[in-house]
Amino acid sequence: MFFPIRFYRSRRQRECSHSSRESGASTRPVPGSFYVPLPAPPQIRRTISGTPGGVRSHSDQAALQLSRFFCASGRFCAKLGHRSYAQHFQMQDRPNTGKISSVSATESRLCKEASMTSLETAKGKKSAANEILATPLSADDLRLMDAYWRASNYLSVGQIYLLDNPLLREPLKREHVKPRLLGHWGTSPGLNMLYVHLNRVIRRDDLEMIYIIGPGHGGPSLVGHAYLEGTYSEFYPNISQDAEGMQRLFKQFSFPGGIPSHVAPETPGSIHEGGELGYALSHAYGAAFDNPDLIVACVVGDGEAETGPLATGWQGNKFLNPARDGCVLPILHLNGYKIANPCFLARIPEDELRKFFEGMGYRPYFVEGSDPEAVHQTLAGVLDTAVAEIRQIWDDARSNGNLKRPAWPMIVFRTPKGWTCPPEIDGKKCEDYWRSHQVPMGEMDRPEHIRILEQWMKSYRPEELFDESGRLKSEIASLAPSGRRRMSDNPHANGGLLLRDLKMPDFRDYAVEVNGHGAPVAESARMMGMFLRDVMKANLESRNFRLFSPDENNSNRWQDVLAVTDRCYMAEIYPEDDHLSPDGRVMEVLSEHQCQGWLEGYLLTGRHGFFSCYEAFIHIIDSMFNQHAKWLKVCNEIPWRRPIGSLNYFLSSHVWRQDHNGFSHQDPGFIDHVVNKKADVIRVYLPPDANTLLCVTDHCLRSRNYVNVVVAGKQPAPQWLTMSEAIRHCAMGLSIWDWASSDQGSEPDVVMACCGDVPTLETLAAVQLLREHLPELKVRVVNVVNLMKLQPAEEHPHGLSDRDFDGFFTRDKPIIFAFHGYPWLIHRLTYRRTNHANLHVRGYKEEGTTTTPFDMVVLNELDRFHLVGDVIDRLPQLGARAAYFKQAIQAKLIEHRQHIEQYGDDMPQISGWKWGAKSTTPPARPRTSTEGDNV
Ligand SMILES: Cc1ncc(C[n+]2csc(CCOP(=O)(O)OP(=O)(O)O)c2C)c(N)n1
Repeated sequence: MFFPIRFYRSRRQRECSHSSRESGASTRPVPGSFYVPLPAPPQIRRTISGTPGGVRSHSDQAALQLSRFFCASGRFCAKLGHRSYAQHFQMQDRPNTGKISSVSATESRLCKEASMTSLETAKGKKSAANEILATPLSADDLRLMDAYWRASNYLSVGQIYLLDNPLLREPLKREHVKPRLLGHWGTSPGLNMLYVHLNRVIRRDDLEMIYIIGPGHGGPSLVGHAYLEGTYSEFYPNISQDAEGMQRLFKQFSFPGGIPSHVAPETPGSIHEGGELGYALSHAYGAAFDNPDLIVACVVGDGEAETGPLATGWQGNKFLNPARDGCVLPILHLNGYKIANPCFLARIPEDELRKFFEGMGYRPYFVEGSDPEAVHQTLAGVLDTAVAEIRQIWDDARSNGNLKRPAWPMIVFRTPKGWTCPPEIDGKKCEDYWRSHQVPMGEMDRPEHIRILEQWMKSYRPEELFDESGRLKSEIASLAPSGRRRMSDNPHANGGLLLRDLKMPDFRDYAVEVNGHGAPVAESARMMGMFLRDVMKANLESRNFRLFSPDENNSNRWQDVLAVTDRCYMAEIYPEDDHLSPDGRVMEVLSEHQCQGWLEGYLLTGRHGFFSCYEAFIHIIDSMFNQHAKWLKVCNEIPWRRPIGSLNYFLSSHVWRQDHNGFSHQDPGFIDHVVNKKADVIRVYLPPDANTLLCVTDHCLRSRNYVNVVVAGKQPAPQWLTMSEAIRHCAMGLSIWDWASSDQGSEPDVVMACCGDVPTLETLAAVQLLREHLPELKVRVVNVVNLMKLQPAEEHPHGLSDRDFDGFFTRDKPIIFAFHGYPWLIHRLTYRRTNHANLHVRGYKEEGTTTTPFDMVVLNELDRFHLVGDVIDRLPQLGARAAYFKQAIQAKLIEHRQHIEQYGDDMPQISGWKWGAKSTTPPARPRTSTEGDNV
């Protein structure tokens, strides 16, 4: 039986170096040198799984294995033609033998019964995958992989520092160095090492793999690899694979007219900017869903791991079905520091860290060290194991039908921050410290800094890496996968390449029959749910459509979808559970971050989806929306980035009908936030009824590269437009509702504009009052379904021309605008219009509580009575005639207050109001309570 071996030097080494530092022992690096002397020979221990903490003396077998690692002096000398590590890696100017302060620690445990993977329990045997070879790399592999790593490190430093002299073929001078040094070095060498090793397994096993790096500030790393793989030059021929191209590659980085310092849409192979930390795992899981052959290698920064969204990101494994989905291989990059602080995950005992990941259902493997050679070997062994486990898990689910939630492998990669940069600069610790986070060394006017930079870059021995022309030598380049297997060219990272249209049922088949404007009552959101049910059904086979919601799918009235699919769930399912299964396509998790991140990952890899959320709580992902909108904006400027499915939000349970929950749930401000973004990518729709909502939904699902925000209610409400009227209205974006207007053939006295379902209802009720009490008044009703129509045509592609705007809203008549959201947004969108001075907007003024639906609009002065009052106030020609009317509406508001305080519900004449019915007709009493929300 094979007992995994653990090389257990690093902690002890750290302890040694701490204590020696305290005692003033001479382990401090020599200033200007890059390597720290080895303070003590390694101690080797072997752990046996199932005996936590169990440490035994090592067996002959283990000793045999280890003898391949360590020469008699205790120095690492694995299989390099019997050369010592020092000989192999010693750099020209290094005064000492190399940093061997900590060697890898590989954790390979045979899992305990409790956490055994399903495949092992099913087959009743130990997985061969648990065996980690101590030296999986041949000497040649090791030499070449290390060379590749050095090349990528060289390019990372070069991008940050160099303007010219890219191959250092002449002595480095001040003018070769950029005047402004921007970028992040600290994370790059670790990312580079991982990339080289992922390439190895991709090539060996012909894997479909993409690479998501949480610390997207490691842009130099991914740009460098895309360049080394040739993809960069394919997309950007000017950046050729020669000395000239390398100079351009270096210059363009963080340079005006060039590329950003982060992984960005411009970076081939990326679907994750990573500038805003926290979303790596959610994106990774979103990408893995419905991509059965895809492995998403996902690096999580140990700083990033402190964020809230990332903390929940780990839980994606409760939703990943190994039979139909791919896999996420999380790699925690434990480089110890953030910008200026240590990361706590790097400062807790390893056992605690392991339990943390085990507790989340993973099987963690630890790779640890600062000696490149040892880390190469350990990482290779661990990756071999992880890939084998992933394939076994897939196989077990797909061939044996085992859908028990497996313990997916993950890797803890503990290497020094800024690895291989000068350990100290100007007497201050740099490598393996937070100072290496961005640009480790500035003040390049100082000649000694030029010398240090030159030494540092030459320590990668560029002359061994690049040929005469400046191209990566072919034997090193041959390590990269080819064609679409290159992570920088994998089509999953340019999802539009894989995008297929959804099969769409005809939305008109779901129309509410409107046999009189306002006559039928329906729940718009429920009608949308029925349509989505059939969209889901039509695309079940294509496996390219999912719905996402933070536990609000049913509350937002999409429950009909559950007739054709379940909610996805890989955790335990009880018999009494409602529509839960590993195969479900409704993704419900109570984390808006997770829903958003999953959906983004799903879209970015070429699929479709819709996110349903309570309007107030969508703010939780404001910033994620920002990042996605920025991504889309830039993608629109990059020809090779193919359009992807739009990010669709359905915001229901909105501000006006939060009767259950009150003030905390009342916030329509997301749209204010959304309209800040580039007009090219954002669309905001406020359908007033079910038929317009159906039409808008169809449009959103067919659109590309937008963020579509759709706001509509879920409560029973009057239905205004027939389907053909709805289609016409949506196509125009806003239109005059002639059936509600009385200005045909003449100039209107007043324009009653409305946007949003509740404001539309109140406007029509106000118009009816006006028609009854002031019949001579010419009233025009304009409804806005597409909010962006209000912006000038020069500012938004949907915007109305000034001429058309004036046509709808007149040049000089009062406009009373009832708006769903904060009123100032309408002013913001229209401030340049001719008639802006006459525009009076009513909307949500941050007045709310748990009260009746009508009282909500009264509190915010958006109700029919206030709207009528606004008309009277703005039409002086009504004179004294209107005084009685105004007094009557004030009396109504008093009556309303008295009524709700006595009965706890709205007056029947309000809640039962119908368009076209005389106010004297006794209304039917409709359901106004929302107790049905949870069904
Ligand atoms: C949400 C968010 N907060 C703050 C920052 C600023 N920031 C940039 S890098 C960084 C530290 C990241 O540390 P880590 O994730 O460990 O990455 P690495 O050490 O590998 O660079 C911080 C705080 C950010 N980019 N995103």
